[in-house]
Amino acid sequence: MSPAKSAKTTKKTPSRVAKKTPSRATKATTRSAKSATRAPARASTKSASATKSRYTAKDITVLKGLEPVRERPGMYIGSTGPSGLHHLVYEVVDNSVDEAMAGEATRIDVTILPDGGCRVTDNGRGIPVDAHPDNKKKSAAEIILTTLHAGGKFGGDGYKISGGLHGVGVSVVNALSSRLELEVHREGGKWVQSYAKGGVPQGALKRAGPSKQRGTTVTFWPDPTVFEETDFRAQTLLERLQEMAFLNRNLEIHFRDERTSPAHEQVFKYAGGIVDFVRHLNESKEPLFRRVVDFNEVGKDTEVDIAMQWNSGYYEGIHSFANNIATTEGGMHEEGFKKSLTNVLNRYAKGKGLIKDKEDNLQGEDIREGLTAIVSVKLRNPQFEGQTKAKLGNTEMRSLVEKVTNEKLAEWLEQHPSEGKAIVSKSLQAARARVAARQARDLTRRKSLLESSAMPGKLADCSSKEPTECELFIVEGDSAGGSAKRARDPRVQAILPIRGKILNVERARMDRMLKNEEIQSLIQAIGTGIAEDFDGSKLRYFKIILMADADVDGAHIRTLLLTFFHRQLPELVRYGCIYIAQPPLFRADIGKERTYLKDDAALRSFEGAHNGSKIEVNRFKGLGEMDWQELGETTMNQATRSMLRVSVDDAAIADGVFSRLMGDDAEQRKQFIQENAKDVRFIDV
Ligand code: 0RA
Repeated sequence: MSPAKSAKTTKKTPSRVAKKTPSRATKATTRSAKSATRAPARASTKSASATKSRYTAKDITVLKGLEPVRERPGMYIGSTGPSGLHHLVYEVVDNSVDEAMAGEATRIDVTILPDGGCRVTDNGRGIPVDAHPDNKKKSAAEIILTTLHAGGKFGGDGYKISGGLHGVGVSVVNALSSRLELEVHREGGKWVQSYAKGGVPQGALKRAGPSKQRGTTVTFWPDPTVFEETDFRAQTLLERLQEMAFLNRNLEIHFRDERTSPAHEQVFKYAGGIVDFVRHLNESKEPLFRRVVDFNEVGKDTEVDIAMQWNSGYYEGIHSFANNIATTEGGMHEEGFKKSLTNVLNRYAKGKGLIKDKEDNLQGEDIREGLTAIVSVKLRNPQFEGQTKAKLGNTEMRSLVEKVTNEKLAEWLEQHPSEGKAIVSKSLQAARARVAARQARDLTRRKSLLESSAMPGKLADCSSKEPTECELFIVEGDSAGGSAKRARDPRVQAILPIRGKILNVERARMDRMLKNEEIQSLIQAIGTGIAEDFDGSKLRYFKIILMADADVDGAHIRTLLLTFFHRQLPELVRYGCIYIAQPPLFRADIGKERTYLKDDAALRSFEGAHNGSKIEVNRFKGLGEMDWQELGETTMNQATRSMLRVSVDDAAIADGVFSRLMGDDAEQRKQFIQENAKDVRFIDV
């Protein structure tokens, strides 16, 4: 398997909104383009929806047809790259999860068909099949599938129709498919309807016989004229489905990939819900104590669920969700949680004499070091704000989560004194390390002040000072660095050679990491500073391009660098500034004609296409084996190269993967790297 299809990024500089900050528009995440207020999702765990309502077709309001979706797919699903493609599946699954949250469905099946279609089945109530009162000729189901933002009245006797928690609804999937088949089992019958390209109904919804079951099946084939590629990646889907299963305790999600023989099958069902999620995230870490702290509170229209466990590592992994949507920018629920966590633990530590009265309080970051936590809330009218609409804005959730954590965590600590003591002593250690790290940072800062704006000696900088057009190539090894320096466009391309394997930042503590020379040059060259010093307006290059060999060692170095960016400069990943160069693996010569090929698959298809010709194949073992002209032409020249842009949609998924990649378990790490040497999980173009 080759990395996600590499699309040319020729001349696409990251778009910019303001001069000073790199634009987030460089990566339109799914949510970025949506209205700030998502369709009101029900906070309907069983308790929250005690009053079950009977849906009536008049509750559906009709807004508009599907053309806008075909015109601007990016507005609805973020992109037409792999990320947008996979969001089609999530959108349909979200509708089914919605049924599960309403207490009406217990199982969801997701199947990738041999021909590339995707089928999602649930055992919920089934999409309503009766005629819509405003439009007697059409069934409610057809309206739901062909109308954008068809919304049911909320509360009272209505039902949220707009579906998917992602808020755009299954009609968007229909609009972006070349074909879609609907099958509903409801009211003793089986009902079917087909849609052609763009969501055009092929006849009305028809009863196709009796049925004793209930539920909905949506099968769709993504439109290849809309998407850059239409191959679903099983791993990407599996991770999201697993997360859904964690967040919805006891929901059974079956995945089946029929493109391989035998089919690949996997079932997710977690009786422990987010407690199991925390254990999963800490899987390769060493927990401070076995127990996972967990508490929840279910109100009339709200639910708060929190699970957490400390590990012996140094990173803070708080992952928050609102109505099953990852709130990667945090928000009110996360604020309330953090505030309470700090207060409760300080009060506890002082109350038990673990810190003296006149000693400084622990800071939040000390307490959160090595903490893995899931904060999941459900509410009626989530307001999603922030640059990527991934920040929960409802202020009432801050006080609610704070109140719940105040009460329940204090109680938990009283009941678990030895665990309480362990948390406080780890926090005290973190506080001491914080002071040491600050000293180290001050030293670096003073040093860079003294040397004014001195750049690392190894950096071959570009002459342009306009960050939007500048590129920084991080090149493994001095010899490849030499070729890169000759091949570059010195006006806009800078080269930073780094030697060998940079320090594994996941395992090293901040203070040690900051002393590492390679890391220091990297930070200096990039210009933004890190952690609380981060200042996006100081970014010196809008493109930071990792260039490593196309072999396993290269993959390892790339992973280390990606870990560094993920942990220390996540903003740059979010802005879409990090790229991976795509040096070719082969050169195939037919007579004097040279062709560069990126991987085995490309070579095979080239050989197939030139069957009969005499092909001389050269394999590049590393960047160093290419001459500088070759390196320039294939990998660096803006007009001819291709690159991958790195993106992370879901920090919790990335966190799990990075922790496995970089965690304490060396054997597991080795195996994982070998299996995933060409991993493309975080890569989207
Ligand atoms: C509108 C009303 C009702 C259910 C649904 C939509 C529904 C949609 C999807 C999409 C996938 N699976 C689904 N399951 C249900 C409920 C109407 C009622 O019976 O009260």
